[in-house]
Amino acid sequence: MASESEFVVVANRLPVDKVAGPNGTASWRRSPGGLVSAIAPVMRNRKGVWLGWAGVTDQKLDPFTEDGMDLVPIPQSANEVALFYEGFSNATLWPLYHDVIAPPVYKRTYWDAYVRVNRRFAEAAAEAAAPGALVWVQDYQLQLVPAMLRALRPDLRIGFFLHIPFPPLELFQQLPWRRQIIEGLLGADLVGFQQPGAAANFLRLARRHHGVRVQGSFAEVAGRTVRAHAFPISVDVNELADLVSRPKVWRRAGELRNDLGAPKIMLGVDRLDYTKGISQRLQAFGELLRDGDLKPGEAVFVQIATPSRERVEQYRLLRDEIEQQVGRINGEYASIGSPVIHYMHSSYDRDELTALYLAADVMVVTPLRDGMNLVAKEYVATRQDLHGALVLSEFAGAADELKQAYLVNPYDIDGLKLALLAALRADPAQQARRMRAMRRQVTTHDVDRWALEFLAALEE
Ligand code: GDG
Repeated sequence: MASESEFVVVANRLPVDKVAGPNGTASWRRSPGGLVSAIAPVMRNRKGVWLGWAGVTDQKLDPFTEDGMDLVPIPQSANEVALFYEGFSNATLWPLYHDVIAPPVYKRTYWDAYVRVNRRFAEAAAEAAAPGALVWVQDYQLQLVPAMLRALRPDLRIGFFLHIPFPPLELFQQLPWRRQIIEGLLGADLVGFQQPGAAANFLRLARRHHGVRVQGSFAEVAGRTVRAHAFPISVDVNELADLVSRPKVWRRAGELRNDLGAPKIMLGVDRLDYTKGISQRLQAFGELLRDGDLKPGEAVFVQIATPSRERVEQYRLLRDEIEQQVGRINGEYASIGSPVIHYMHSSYDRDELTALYLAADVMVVTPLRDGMNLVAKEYVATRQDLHGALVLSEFAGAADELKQAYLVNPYDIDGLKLALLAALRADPAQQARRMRAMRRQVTTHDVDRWALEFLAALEE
């Protein structure tokens, strides 16, 4: 199987998670998310194979087929997870690429592990790809793979897509290994970004530091042409429509409204990450209560904070900070049995998440920086009823497309307070107008279209 695929996806994680059964048995569960649903059909049509880590350390697993997809597990040791994944990927690149909201950690041991693991992925891809195959490498954990793979297999068409922002030159220059990263990406034929500005940042760096000739969105590298272009990712609109069509989901939304007991519900859904601006939105909400613009009981805030990267120091600190803030605001304004903020540090299934979207009057998405933000698009995709308002940060990629949202600068707490109030108090006709316009954008630009446009550009 592994030597003849016409289409190879390379991502840090496989699209399935290994789940342990009661008596030592193991099974695979498809991981949720638009990326898997977008790529799965393409994989089936093109005899595809997916290379990625299976989420278990120090185990060499054989290739297997699951849900019609051929999967090749790439092993990682516990030490590599600590240095490559938690280290270089999430303590160095993640903060650097998100406006240095947290200080990036530059450690040579992290870098060495990043090179080692990227090489392992590149070698596995070189082995799995048929002559002239299409290889699609995903995200910031694997930026060296394109060049490493090209050196091994110059016959391949190599695409790369970055799911997170790409920083301006002034920040990127901090990185001690900046040259290697740019060279790694320039190994691709097509480098995809969420926003045009990110593609421009990348081309500017390539020109400045690598003497590469750039014309429009094309860079000339050693007789080859590399294209850098924006392909804004989206959500699986059909899957969400199916969830919304289930009476059970609407029943649950009604129950949630009932249990929460307030006339208005505000909702945040995020991985617990310092890029998401959770603290800013809670501060704004708390100040509205303090100022008397909102009365306790008039509106509740539901914040789902999905556990994330819990072994990285910054994430542990963030959790403490948010939980203290929730405690302070509830301590001040809640009454017995009626908290003003419902904070949940856990993850939910798609049904429950959809019910929450349907129950929410105001969806609050306030990242300080975000490649796209699928939660904002999911909310819009589920609101077929044209109810609800979206408060959205200007610094999320999604703001390029969702212009009828209540757009905010999340650093501007006063502006955020005004936007929350405006969204809460908007009349239904105005809300419907905004929602209809946003729905037109999301339903015509779903994740299938994203995948097809990227692959068409790669094949050009
Ligand atoms: C990165 C980029 C870019 C959340 N909680 C639960 C749950 N989720 C789902 C959401 C959504 C996804 O996770 C989160 O996607 P986002 O786009 O909001 O954010 P990141 O995880 O940071 O994603 C981002 C994205 O990649 C794609 O390119 O948009 O900018 O940072 O789908 O619904 N899903 C379930 N339970 C939960 O509790 N099932």
